[in-house]
Amino acid sequence: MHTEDTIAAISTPPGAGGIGIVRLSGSDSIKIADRIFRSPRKKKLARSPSHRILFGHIVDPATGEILDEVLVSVMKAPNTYTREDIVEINCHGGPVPLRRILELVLNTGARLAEPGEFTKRAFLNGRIDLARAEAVIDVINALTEESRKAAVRQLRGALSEKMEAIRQKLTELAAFVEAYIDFPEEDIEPLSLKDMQKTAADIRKSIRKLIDSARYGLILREGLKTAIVGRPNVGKSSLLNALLQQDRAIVTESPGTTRDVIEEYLNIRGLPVKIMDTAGIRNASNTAEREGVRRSLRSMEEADLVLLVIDGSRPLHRTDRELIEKSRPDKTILVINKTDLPVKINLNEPNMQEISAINGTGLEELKQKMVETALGGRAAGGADIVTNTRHVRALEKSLASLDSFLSGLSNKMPPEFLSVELRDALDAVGEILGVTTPEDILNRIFSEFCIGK
Ligand SMILES: Nc1nc2c(ncn2[C@@H]2O[C@H](COP(=O)(O)OP(=O)(O)OP(=O)(O)O)[C@@H](O)[C@H]2O)c(=O)[nH]1
Ligand SMILES: [Mg+2]
Repeated sequence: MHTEDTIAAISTPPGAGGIGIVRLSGSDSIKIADRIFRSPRKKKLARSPSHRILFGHIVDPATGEILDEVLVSVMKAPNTYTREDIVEINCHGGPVPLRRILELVLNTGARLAEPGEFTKRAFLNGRIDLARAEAVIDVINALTEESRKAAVRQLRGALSEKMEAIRQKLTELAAFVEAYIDFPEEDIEPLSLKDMQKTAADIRKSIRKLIDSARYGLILREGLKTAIVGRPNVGKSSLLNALLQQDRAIVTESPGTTRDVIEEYLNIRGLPVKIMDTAGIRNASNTAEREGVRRSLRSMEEADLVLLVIDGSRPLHRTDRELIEKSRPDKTILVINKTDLPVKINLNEPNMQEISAINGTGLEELKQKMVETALGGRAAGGADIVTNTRHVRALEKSLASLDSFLSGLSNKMPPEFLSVELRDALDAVGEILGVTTPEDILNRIFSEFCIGK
């Protein structure tokens, strides 16, 4: 086993709940729990069969005080989450009993777990690879049903299998190339050269496909950051409320109503959307409003998708035109609002949608355009989806090395050079699985987990 000490943490979220769980993992976890657990029939956890639940009390051995009535599960290594002995104390889910029991466990020989340390042990002890470990937190943080599905597929090893297959092919290719380094006098037969090119091109294609899936995948995991921007009074807050189907933001007939950025979550055809309503953009005289405008412009820059709202019932204003010029066409939808009134503008921009936030027309079409613009023509769904920036970077690195290999091959570069490129491609794929991942990156990944997972 990789680690020696026994760790403990509260695994349930803070606050009051029906049940709270203090979890222990490590070789002393059963011994520690036995010191503070009393069953009515004097049963010992150490003598209990694995994967059983026992009823009893947690008692402070120093004072004999009963801290809570509990159910304790005993799971003995190796068939556990961490592959170590695990004990889970199910007590009443209040912060006070949970903290008391945790303190007692810590005073009895356990150490407080770091964020994600249970999952890190599952990885270090070889139960799951890094991509699967990362999927654990993705399941917990899933924003929509589609996000959850992708995370569970990754947790069950879909991405890992793909990576293993690519590694396998790269390894074979590398072995082949290295054979020529060892036996340089034997010429590469033309057929073998073709074979190598074909194998490399096949690998390239599957990596490319995975990278392409990330446009959708990253949105599934992180949510699509969408900013509603435009001049004051064009109906931005009305649009937010219409999309949310609730009276979330204040709407008034006077311009300059919204000051702070208002953030909400929406589910559009399975895509998690983080939508931001912003202050109307104009030359504001008031300090608070000026700050609001500054934030609107920043949201517009940082957003993945911008809904630039224009009041269609009034002639186009200079600021409208400036905002259109400022916007990036690949991530902007021009939303012409108030089309329930006589339309006074005539624009011809590529990505436009007429709506009426007040009576709801055009909203379904707008949602459709939001999905299409966000995906930039790439497909939604599919079996193998990359949802994590770290994975995309590693795949891009692998692809670059593979490209170098391919051009080296056609330029008759020496096999030593070709072999290095293949090793680099292999290492990059290995980073996804955690085979070749540097320690600091591992630490960063697990530090993003919650405590107790
Ligand atoms: N006729 C019509 N009026 C609308 C529509 N959408 C919004 N309005 C009206 O326009 C006014 C301004 O709406 P808001 O949603 O507050 O506009 P805003 O862009 O958020 O304004 P600021 O927060 O001041 O920047 C209100 O009186 C709304 O009732 C629409 O589709 N049709
Ligand atoms: Mg507003």
